[in-house]
Amino acid sequence: SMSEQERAFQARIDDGIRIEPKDWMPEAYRKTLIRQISQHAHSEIVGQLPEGNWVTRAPTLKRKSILLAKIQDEAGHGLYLYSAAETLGVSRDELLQALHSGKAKYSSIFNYPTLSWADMGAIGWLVDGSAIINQIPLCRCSYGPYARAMIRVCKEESFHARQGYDIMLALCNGTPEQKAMAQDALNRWWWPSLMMFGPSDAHSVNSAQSSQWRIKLFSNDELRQRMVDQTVPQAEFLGLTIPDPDLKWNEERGHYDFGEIDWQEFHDVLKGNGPCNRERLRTRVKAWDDGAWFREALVAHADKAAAKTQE
Ligand code: FAQ
Repeated sequence: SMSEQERAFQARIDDGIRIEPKDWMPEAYRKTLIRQISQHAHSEIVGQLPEGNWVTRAPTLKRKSILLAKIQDEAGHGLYLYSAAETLGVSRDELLQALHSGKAKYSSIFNYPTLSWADMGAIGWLVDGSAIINQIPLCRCSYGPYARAMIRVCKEESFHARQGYDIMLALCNGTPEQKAMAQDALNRWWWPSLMMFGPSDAHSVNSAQSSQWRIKLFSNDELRQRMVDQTVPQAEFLGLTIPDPDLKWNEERGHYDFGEIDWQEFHDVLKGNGPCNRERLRTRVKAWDDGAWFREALVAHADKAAAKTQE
């Protein structure tokens, strides 16, 4: 049963009042937010790696500048999100330690390889497209710093999605080989993109509590359905085929029906056994280790400056 304090907290949430860092909050609310926001931050940071693979091989100077800008945006998103998590009383070092030791989760989607340039199109179109669908509601979530961070993040994600669709459009209007490359990228990224929304509602252990706290405004399956409904006409416009024989408009529901997700694959990726999990983690740990000299120099410089002001 709820304490008086918890009841008052829930009443504020039900009234749509934002919770701010210095407000009282149940420990479980704090923990849930630290979990979700840090996973989200790690996803942005690890999410730079699949695209980083193509920076040196972008087909034109213009495409390269756009891709670089997108990847830099992702670094920025990671930093806002770590800052939002820090308002809950956890340190960035602790969060990074959890990522580097393999304890913390990040989005399953970033454990897949980027095999061709068309993957840059498919990631922008499908992965950033899914990220927007998930994050627009988060702009209205109950925790102030997280909700506010999402506003700018969503604006940047819509640029990312647009640049991805533009790559797909160029390939689909190109040679038969280019169009085949776009189709191959769609075939490989479609199902992993649907997995981004998390387990089905029946298996989503955190949903009930997160909905009550207005951290989640829509369920995993509702957002997944929204992604399918939005993306099918876009694929039709490109002249591409979604790799799902069960995909079919359902007049009665007013939505597309679609096939069963391979949940075994999803769980394998979450357990660390996706195609690129080990490589992604190794790359992040190496980047952290390679930066040790710079962090030490910053501390030494700060110590010297502090000593000087004491003289
Ligand atoms: N991957 O009970 P639920 C981006 C875990 S977008 C890995 O349903 P919840 C932009 C879940 O954590 C991607 N793990 O959990 C970009 C939980 O485990 P836990 C990041 C997943 O939290 C684009 C367990 O399964 N976006 O980075 C996944 O209520 C392009 C049970 O699940 C966000 O993080 C998954 N796909 O709902 C960057 C958005 N799905 O923690 C670069 C914020 C579920 O209990 C390039 N997050 N799990 O051990 C959320 O909205 C939620 O956390 C969900 C999961 C919807 C992801």
